[in-house]
Amino acid sequence: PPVQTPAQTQAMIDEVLSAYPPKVAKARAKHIKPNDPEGSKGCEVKSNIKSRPGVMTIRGCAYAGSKGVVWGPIKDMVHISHGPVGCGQYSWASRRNYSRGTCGVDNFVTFQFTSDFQERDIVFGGDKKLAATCKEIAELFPLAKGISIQSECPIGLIGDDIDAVARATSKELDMPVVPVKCEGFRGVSQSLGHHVANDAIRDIVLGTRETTKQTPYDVALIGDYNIGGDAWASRRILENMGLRVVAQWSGDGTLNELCSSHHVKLNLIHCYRSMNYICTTMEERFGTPWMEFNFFGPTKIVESMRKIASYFDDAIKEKTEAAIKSYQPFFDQVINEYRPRLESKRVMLLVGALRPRHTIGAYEDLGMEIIGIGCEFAHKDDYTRTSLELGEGVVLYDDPTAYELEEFARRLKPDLMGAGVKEKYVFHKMALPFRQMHSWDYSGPYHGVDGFAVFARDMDIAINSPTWNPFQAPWSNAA
Ligand code: ICE
Repeated sequence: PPVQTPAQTQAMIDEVLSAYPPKVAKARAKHIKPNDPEGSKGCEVKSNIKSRPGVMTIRGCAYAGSKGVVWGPIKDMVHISHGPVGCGQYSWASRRNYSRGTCGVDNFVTFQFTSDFQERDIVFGGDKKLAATCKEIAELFPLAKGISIQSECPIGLIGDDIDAVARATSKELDMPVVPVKCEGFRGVSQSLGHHVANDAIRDIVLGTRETTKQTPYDVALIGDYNIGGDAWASRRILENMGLRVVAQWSGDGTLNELCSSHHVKLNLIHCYRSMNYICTTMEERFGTPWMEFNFFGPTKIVESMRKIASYFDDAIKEKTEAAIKSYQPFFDQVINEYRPRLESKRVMLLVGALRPRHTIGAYEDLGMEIIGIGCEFAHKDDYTRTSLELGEGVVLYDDPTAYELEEFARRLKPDLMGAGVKEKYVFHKMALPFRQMHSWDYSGPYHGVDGFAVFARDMDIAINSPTWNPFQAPWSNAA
């Protein structure tokens, strides 16, 4: 069946929200709209405000956005989860930032470092403990290039002066020690943590190192965290185009890359949400141009490659066309194999902010259709971009509650749900194929040429798995 008309979608939204007390329904209604790509006021979905107490949200916190997302993947630094042990421990290794190197020698991504606050640290302050922790790290891991201090909630609450500790320790240890005030209570989601993390890079790291060699083809790959090897897949394309990728922000990235990135000719940003801040900073401070691109699925890959090449000379443009030509048989092969199995399958998504929008094209390349889309913590600029990628009437839900997502799924009957681990088993119990679109369900990469084949295979094994044959979705025997 065709996607619902805007009126049908609005009726569905009203029906689902009618279960709430009127005040809640009114507040939530602002976050859920039928898509109107040609709307005169832009996308009207309200976003980036506090989740309602009492209804379940799947958002993370500022600490998650800084430590988990932006800083954590920088591999040759030690990132201290500063505060009580739980934040670091329970988020340990939950984001799949692949990285090369030797664990504990020049790569610390897989570790959990914590200052392990006790009651006495809360009462008397933990600055001394933090300084001691930094010194211990320098002794135990002499090849660590720097330290970041990722503040958990209590640090801001008790008013510890981590700036002073960082300054003194940095001098004493002769390496960057970066204080990041990403206490979880700040802001309304992990999104503020991205911003705080970018600001810390801006203030302490950016532009602090010069490079000896520069070429007209130097670019930085920004906002790719190498989930399941994504950044490597993206880098291969850029190198095939003749570009020199001098920095990966921050998947499989190093401190030196961040320090010396200001020399690049162009910043290429994949995750706009989490790193647009550093791009605008570099533009203001160093005049570095930046552009958004999308390496999910052939259509967007080819479009993005040409857009990137347009910033460079004919040599790059020719190499780009040659690369596109060389990818085409592979794209065709993947599409020929999987499209017949996935054609007209309908998908609902709920991911952080960027991926719902960036994966639309990849699904469409496989003949699939997005019938509902939502973000946990996107801002208005994300929704405006997302809206343009979708047809009229597709339901858009911002920071939805578990109830809302389930009820929309019951009514829209998608063939596939793509969201996070907290949602996964709910939909499995509804006999709905599911893919975890944060961790790629421990698969990947999904970016780039290689990634498209993995993406297509994974959607196929989710939807067409014989596992589902013995199940009946609750609505199919509603009678
Ligand atoms: Fe960007 Mo999960 Fe990455 Fe995006 Fe961001 Fe998060 Fe990852 Fe998700 C992320 S950086 S951790 S692409 S915070 S999958 S916005 S929610 S959609």
